[in-house]
Amino acid sequence: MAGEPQSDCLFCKIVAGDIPATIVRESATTVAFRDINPQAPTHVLVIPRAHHADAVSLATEAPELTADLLREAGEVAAQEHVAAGGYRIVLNTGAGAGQTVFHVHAHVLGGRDLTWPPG
Ligand code: D5M
Repeated sequence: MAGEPQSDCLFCKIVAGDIPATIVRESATTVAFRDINPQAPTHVLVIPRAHHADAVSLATEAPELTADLLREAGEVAAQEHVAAGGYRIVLNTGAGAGQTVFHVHAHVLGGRDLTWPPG
């Protein structure tokens, strides 16, 4: 069922504390932790505690959590002192776009010049 923990999901395991992560921020509905393979000086992933596969699934199944996710991404940027210089929130959606973990996660990237278009 939408939102239920999935036993084979890496990020559900991080939410449960079964896999370690460097958590930088938590809210009632979200967890933010450092990406294991950082692509910028600040590279934090923000996820809902509930399991939803991707951003569009989240917006359809639990729209209020979509707002939580984006607000927390902004809070992470402020906490990491990258908000003023500009930062990027990335929601890779689908394997063809590079999504490898199918528990929605917002990448918060900052602390360097970010080029456009992304690769
Ligand atoms: O992004 C998935 C991201 O998840 C990718 O940038 C690596 C990161 N990742 C994978 N495993 C871990 C653990 N265990 N801790 C922290 N970060 C992790 P995607 O958009 O799906 O390509």
